[in-house]
Amino acid sequence: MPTNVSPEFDRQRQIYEDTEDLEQRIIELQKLLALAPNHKGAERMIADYRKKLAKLKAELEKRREQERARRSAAAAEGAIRKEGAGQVCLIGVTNSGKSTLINAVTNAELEVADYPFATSVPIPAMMAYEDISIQLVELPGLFEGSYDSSIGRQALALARNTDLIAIVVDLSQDIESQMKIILGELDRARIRLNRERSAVRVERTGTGGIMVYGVHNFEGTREEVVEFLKSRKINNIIVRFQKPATFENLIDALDSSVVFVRAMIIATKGDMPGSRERFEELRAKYGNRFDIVPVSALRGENLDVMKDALFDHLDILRVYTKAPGRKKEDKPIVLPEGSVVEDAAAKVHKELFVKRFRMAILYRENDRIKRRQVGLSYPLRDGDVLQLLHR
Ligand SMILES: Nc1nc2c(ncn2[C@@H]2O[C@H](COP(=O)(O)OP(=O)(O)OP(=O)(O)O)[C@@H](O)[C@H]2O)c(=O)[nH]1
Ligand SMILES: [Mg+2]
Repeated sequence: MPTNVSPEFDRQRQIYEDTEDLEQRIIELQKLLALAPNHKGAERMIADYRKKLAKLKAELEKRREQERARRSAAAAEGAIRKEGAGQVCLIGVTNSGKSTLINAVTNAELEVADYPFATSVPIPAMMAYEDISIQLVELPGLFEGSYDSSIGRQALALARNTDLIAIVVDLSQDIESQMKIILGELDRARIRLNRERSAVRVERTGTGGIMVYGVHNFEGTREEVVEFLKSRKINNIIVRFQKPATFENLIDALDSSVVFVRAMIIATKGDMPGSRERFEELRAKYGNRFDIVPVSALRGENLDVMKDALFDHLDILRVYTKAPGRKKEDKPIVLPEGSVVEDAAAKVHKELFVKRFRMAILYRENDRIKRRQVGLSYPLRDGDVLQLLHR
């Protein structure tokens, strides 16, 4: 190269050319460009190095993109796509009879074994329930310290996002040690069961200081709330105590990593010796926090009651649409409990039945009024038949 360059530049050029690692190569090339001579004869050379730099950067970006894609694919492997009207995760210690139970109420053929951890990855199966289907997911057995293992973490991540947690307790084994493990690991994963977040509502604001409403619902005083928030460096916030609330409720409400999931208990192996006594113990200790259904998958006992309980705890309702002069549709629209006509209309066709809504006719069997005209804000019940009319 005919260009006059400094010895530093020459040295740096050597370093750059000897560097193989892509990221480091970019750094060395940037250093080289900083040392480049500033005269007309060097322009061409500098332009070439600049082009080279752009190319290296593009290559690095592409590699990072591929790495990101690989990572999200790996994460997705552990994820299970929700299907059906709702998802239930079965959580229990190993050998508690989760696979046997799922096999008894679905067409799945999960491995059943008397050795531990026969199910080592989350497995989904579909359970038919009347005219809908509910997805059951067996999670690998929990143990003390699950949360610190990758398999346990994956299981608990699924439990965070599920619609219902079914805690599976083996009635042929000690109750307390099973519950301690299950509740302990769920707690560490910051999953709260059967507790309503709405006892305390918080809204972070940019200005306005600390506002506290409904403090009569709180176990402490307004001053204590303010002091506590300030100690956490929270200076602008609206706190509403909507129901009787404890300090713990307040802490949870401030913590966005905490999730609230519905839960119930399924007590398995009801055919085993001692199961009756253990069931009574379970009911005495946990009956106020959870609904408990005892079953024996082996004898097929109480499985229908369990199915009903799972459906009830999903808090969903089914609505059947009906075109004028026709029979109602066989397949329902599934909505969360508390939904109104507008929610159903939006699921059918938002443009037509919400934006151009004229009226709806609601048919409700087992009701004093079997047919009524309703508006968009009318609350729905499970089993309602709805005829939507648009302008
Ligand atoms: N007596 C009796 N035994 C049962 C019942 N359900 C399951 N078992 C037995 O309990 C053992 C474990 O059953 P699984 O269904 O594999 O339990 P799991 O919870 O899926 O276990 P892992 O996936 O290995 O954690 C097997 O030997 C089953 O035959 C039941 O209702 N009654
Ligand atoms: Mg299993």
